[in-house]
Amino acid sequence: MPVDLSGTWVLETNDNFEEYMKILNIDLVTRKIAAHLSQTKIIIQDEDKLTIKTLSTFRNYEISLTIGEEFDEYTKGLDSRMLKTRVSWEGDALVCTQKGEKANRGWRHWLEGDKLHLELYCEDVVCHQVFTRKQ
Ligand code: ECB
Repeated sequence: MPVDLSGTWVLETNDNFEEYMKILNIDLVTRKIAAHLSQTKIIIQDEDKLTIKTLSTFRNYEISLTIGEEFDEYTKGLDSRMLKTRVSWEGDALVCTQKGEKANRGWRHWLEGDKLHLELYCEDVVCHQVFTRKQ
């Protein structure tokens, strides 16, 4: 376990989220609602087990996984696709690949000072989110 990302994190900046939703074919009305949501990320890291909850007033999303093991991810309430997903450590970055209909899809979490960073990527689009610890 290179670093411990555990905690409750609140979204502070959300660059290019609109383009990320578009590349996932999210409809206009849903994008308009989702764009301005406050998102809270709850990460529970226990050795090689990980639970990540993304909470908002509109929808919630949760995954539980074992580091290094591929699993079936259904992005329920997001773009509702089936993915073959694997999450691994690359140094101190937590890196996810999501194999499915869309090319070059995945995400990456890392810490910088007291901030949690997340890049969500799909095809040639990158959304960069920064979270701060909930007080
Ligand atoms: C769950 C809060 C956001 C709800 C947005 C609702 C509709 C938009 C539909 C699709 C947009 C795609 C993703 C939404 C952005 C964040 C949700 C979780 C992204 C993610 O994959 O987080 C990973 C890494 O922290 C863990 O699942």
